[in-house]
Amino acid sequence: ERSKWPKETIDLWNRLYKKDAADIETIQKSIVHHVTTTLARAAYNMDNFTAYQAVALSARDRLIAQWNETQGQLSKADPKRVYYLSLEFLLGRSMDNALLNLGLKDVYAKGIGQLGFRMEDVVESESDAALGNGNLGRLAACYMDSLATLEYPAWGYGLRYNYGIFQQRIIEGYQAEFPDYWLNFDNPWELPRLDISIPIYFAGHVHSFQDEYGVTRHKWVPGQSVQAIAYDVPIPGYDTENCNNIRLWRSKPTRVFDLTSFNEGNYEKSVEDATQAEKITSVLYPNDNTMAGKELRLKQQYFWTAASLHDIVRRFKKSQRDWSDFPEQVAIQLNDTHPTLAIVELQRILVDEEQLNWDDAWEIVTRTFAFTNHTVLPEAMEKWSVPMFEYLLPRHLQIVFDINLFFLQKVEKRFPNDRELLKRMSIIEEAQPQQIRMAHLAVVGSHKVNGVAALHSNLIRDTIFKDFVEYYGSDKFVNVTNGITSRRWLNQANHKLSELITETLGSDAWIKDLDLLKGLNKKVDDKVFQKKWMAIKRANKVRLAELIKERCGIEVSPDALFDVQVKRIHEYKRQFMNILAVIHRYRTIKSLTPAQKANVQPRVVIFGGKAAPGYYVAKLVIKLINSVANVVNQDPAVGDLLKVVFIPDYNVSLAEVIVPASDISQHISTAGTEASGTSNMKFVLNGGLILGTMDGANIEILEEIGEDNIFIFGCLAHEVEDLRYAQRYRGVPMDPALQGVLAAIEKGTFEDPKIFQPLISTLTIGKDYYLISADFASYLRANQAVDAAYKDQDEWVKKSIRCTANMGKFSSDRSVKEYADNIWHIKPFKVVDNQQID
Ligand code: 475
Repeated sequence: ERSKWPKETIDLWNRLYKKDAADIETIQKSIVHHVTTTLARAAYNMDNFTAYQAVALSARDRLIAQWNETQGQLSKADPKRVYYLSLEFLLGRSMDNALLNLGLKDVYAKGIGQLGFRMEDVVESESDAALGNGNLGRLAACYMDSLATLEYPAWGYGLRYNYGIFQQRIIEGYQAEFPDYWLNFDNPWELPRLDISIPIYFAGHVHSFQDEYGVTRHKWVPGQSVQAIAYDVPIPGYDTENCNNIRLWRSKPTRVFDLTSFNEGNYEKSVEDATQAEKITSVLYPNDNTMAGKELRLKQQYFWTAASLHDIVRRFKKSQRDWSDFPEQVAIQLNDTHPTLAIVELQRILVDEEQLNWDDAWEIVTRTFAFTNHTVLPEAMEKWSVPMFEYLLPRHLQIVFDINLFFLQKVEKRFPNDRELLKRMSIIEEAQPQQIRMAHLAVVGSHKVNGVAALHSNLIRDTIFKDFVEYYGSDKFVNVTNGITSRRWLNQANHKLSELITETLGSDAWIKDLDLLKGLNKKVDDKVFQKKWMAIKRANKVRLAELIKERCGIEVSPDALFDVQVKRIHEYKRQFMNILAVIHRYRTIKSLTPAQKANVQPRVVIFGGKAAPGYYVAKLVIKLINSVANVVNQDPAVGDLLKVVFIPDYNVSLAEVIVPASDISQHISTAGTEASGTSNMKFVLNGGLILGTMDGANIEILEEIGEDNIFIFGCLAHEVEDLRYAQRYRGVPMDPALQGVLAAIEKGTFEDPKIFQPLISTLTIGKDYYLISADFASYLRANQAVDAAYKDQDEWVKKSIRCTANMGKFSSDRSVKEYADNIWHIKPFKVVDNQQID
């Protein structure tokens, strides 16, 4: 018992309880210590990877100390916290960021340099933590960085998948998927908390009974149980002592997993069930913006939300507060509908276990949760079949039906005799079998619902949640435009540019206050500054050209215009339109005389991105890109005027190389389909211009940087419906340039045309859902405008500087502050350096 310790013991602790000094020798000692003890290596048999491990372990020691201090001080003060529930955290590499945020990047680089290793090589040895598909997961990672930097008391909760997003290889032009067993080597960025183990139940039945007051109560009698084991990932803030936590759960068998098989004495079945238990957190579902509907996915969602809520409730209970204080202490943010079961689970805990009455419980629940919607695509809307749900979560199903019943009764009272309205708003869709609409449940169980960019937030108010806006009023539906962290996406990824900015602004305060970049506007016409600016862009392009040479075997000239489209492959993102326009460009170049060719702006078109393994059409797009690349890159009539590159296995650390090297990046989704996009922000922040549609955050980027610094084309969101209708029923002819391109494919210019038939048929009149034909002419014109603008390098550099200078709004610090002020109502809590125990 600490309170009974004699003074000498406490003094001894306090003397020893000091942070390690940050001088180079202390750092080197700790690196060597980890080499020789933790890693059991010696100087003569070390490679870059060992050096990485040792530096990581040494940085980890410091992180853990900060983490401990933060959590200790937070436990004592017990302020309101936010819990960010996300099935995906796409963290990428951690070491560089950890050293930056600890403020020790330079001294570690020097320290490891003197020990015979180059920091760049050491950094490169780390593999990505890829526990996410795309933007949604990367957004969660940026938000965790900002939450810690702004000193908000925040925890992330997610799953510790054994396999992250698959590794992509290109074999004969096709995508092939390979498992990403990222835990092959110990992961130094996690702390296993084997002592924190929470039982999670599934299946079984519900026992209903009368309690001592004659009230009917329900008790879930589960049929299976597994354990959730906690793994903590420290998230240090930049330039602060605060270090937050992401808690990831891993599933493990309980001693007795399936109670039935055990009771039947069926040993083999019991072992099989134990294996099933481990399977829950084995793999990240590789779907982005689509819903797979698999039972295991539902199990993942419940396992994760139940474990997280158990943890949150346990922490709340320590304070001995009244339940009605719960929303004053706890804010829970639902990152899309994936964690919506948390709403039901909290209601179950309050009603079944804590014996609160339904209405009081529901009041607490709805004041606690808020929900972020990330997509309007119908195929991404989560729905669970009632029979499957009932088998896994029988008590939760009853609660869902009760939530729905009470909700619809209120709707009926407000808008009597409108059966169609009730049907539309119901949490239960009347289908065969019935389906639970998770988005409706999330809206009903939350006090705020937000979209992720202005256009998107308006769209959800006008479409998928229209009835709910009428019922609840519009205050419940808000916008929080996404943001990105300037630490990773400018300071780390583009270190040279970052240094130039700091030198120019006279301080590095912009790293924490991105609006300060506005100061660069004064330098737009400064020739010396312009030259430095372009030299850095060129160096970044040289670095990318080397990577392309190494990974794809293709030589590209850093003097060409680098045109990049890297993101998940999806029909709505229209990589197909991009490659079709590349074919058009190729055909045009081939038709030119040598004199005309001299005027062509050379271009390197770079693609990257993964397709969901079961998404046939998206995978064909990858094949088409590679087939076109094969022909174009080898055509002597084209030479350096056009190169096409598909970089395999696009991930966060590749993005860190690609983003700073782009002149133009493409964000060309059909208007109204891309909720926000965040890579658009990363490119512009790094002085790359956008070629894009009036969609997602492109619109707000335009507003910030001005229309002269962005290339916009295509139809507007409100025109889409009419265009689709016209195409389907009025037989609008296909764009003639597009017809020419398709004819070239069908002629066999790029391999056997039969391969691409299913892809081409998505465009046949009346079916071109993503309006490639309708936008094609304006897309080609916009591409010409890009070429012309790039030729005028004197003007281009000004545009590039203006881009970076006016991107302050898109800092994730701004987004997080909006969430904190308007949705979570939490305040920063500053951790004090090196507290003494008392
Ligand atoms: C948007 N994923 C981007 C980003 O806000 C936006 C949905 C259901 C099932 C599986 N995955 C999903 C998404 O909806 C998703 O990734 N949405 C993305 O969220 C962050 O920037 O425009 O497409």
